Amino acid sequence: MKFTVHRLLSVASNWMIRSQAYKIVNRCHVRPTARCNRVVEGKSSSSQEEGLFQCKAMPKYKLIYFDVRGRAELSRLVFAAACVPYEDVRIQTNEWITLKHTVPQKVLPVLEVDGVQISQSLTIARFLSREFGFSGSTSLERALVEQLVDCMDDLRAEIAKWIHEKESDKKANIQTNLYESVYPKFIGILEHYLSENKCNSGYFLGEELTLADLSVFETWTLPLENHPDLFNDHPELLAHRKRIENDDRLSHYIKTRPKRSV
Ligand SMILES: N[C@@H](CCC(=O)N[C@@H](CS)C(=O)NCC(=O)O)C(=O)O
Repeated sequence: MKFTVHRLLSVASNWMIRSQAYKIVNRCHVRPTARCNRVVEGKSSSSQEEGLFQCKAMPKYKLIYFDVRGRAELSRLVFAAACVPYEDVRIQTNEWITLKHTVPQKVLPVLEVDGVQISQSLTIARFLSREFGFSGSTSLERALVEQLVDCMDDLRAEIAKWIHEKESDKKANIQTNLYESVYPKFIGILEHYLSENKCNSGYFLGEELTLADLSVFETWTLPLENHPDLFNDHPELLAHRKRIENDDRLSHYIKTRPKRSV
């Protein structure tokens, strides 16, 4: 009897997990993204939904980082996609010596939300993507989005070896390895996910832009600058990149952001 009840419970929970996954893969259940027109100056979209008598001011956001794309650019792209204003503080190297002692983990980026400081670039990007609707609406959807963000972080770690290497011979070897082995591996992974998206939306998950799309876009910026031919035989990835570049919410930011090598 105990066994039967256990079996029934296990079948029921497997069914629930499968049906949830089915919703994402086949019915594109990723929550609609934040649109520019949902944001009214001084009010968050959620406060508008709460009604007239509960107007909460939109938090004041300040993103502090160095004057490069680096580990802050994904969050900057989330702000741009959400059309949410923030203070983009770009500090100079000589200012860092003083500032370092004032930030909790002694590294940047730091996001301040109404004065509360948050460290760790991916924590910040995930937080913002949840706030503005780019993260999926269930735990499972969030996991599907985040697995790609973490996958791009693995790629970023490989690229960082090239960025930080000072010796020219070693740098050249790393670059060859990236081009011949690392990039093809990650291109294969990304093509797999794009082709798995039953919505055929051109985004990585569901029908709408998510943090995963922004992360892929940002992480490949440097590799494509070094090797403009990288996606030549990968039309879906090329189309994905164009989709992000031409997105109404993002195109102005991408065209006008400070040009930096990293
Ligand atoms: N895991 C952290 C790493 C942060 C990190 O290493 N930041 C570097 C810049 S990319 C930094 O602040 N370096 C200056 C220092 O360590 O003094 C994150 O993702 O935010």
